Amino acid sequence: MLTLEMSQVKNKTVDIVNELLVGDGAVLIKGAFGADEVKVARDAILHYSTHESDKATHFHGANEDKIHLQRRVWNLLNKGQVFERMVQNSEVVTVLNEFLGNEFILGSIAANRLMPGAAGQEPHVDYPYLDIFKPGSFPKNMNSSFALNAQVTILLDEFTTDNGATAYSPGSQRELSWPENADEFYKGASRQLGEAGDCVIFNGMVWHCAMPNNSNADRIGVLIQYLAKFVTPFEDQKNGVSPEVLSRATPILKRLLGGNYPFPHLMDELPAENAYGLTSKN
Ligand SMILES: O=C(O)CCC(=O)C(=O)O
Ligand SMILES: [Fe+2]
Repeated sequence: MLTLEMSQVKNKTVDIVNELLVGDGAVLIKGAFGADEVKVARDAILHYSTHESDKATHFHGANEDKIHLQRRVWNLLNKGQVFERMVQNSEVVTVLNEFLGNEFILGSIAANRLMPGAAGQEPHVDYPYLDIFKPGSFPKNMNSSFALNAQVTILLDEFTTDNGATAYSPGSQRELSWPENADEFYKGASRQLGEAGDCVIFNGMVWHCAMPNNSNADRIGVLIQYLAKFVTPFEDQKNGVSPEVLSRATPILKRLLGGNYPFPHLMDELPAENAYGLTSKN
């Protein structure tokens, strides 16, 4: 996996985008977030995942009895200003402007807390490909030549082989398919290892999953999903993000929340004028 310091990222966007599309599919950025930010975010997630009711979680597979050990905190933008800063990190935005197009949006920001004994996940690909085990429900000839999703995992603990660091299959994004054979996947998989404060950017088409937490401490990651501008966001941020957060949103955060994307319209209610094309006002 290509590994860089945060200070190198803006000068290496071409290499990073290449690695995401046709290389391993994942890049580790060291020291992306400081210890103070990590602590504030981690405390908030511990608080919400301890005090909120149980939430939907994903790709848990078997081990129903352990599902409560993989805890999600959704809609983090409402749960601490630190998350507003995390989603609009300037280096990450610079890379993803290249990778997803420079009007890309936020699809979701959530946390995954693997408590001691958590079972891990089944290998999968992420939204909007998450049901690509039904290939007939996707456009014919859709392929991996461009991406609709980028995932950013912010490590709030050290991720180790012992505590469930995300497993992934380098290069699997090039296939754009569902990992049919879980045993083969687990045998060949690499791990996304890093220190608290590092972040991993990966292509959502990469086969990956959380692994079992065999340690006696929590393993917490912030999972940020970014999408090309025309993909329906995964979380309903229009209804879910509080007016308070929206009122202080920077231009980039407004864009990430879909504020610049006009569709769908009630066409009957638009002014009677030429709305699109090079000669229009838009
Ligand atoms: O927490 C992790 O290591 C990965 C989680 C993940 O891939 C997911 O929930 O889609
Ligand atoms: Fe995933």
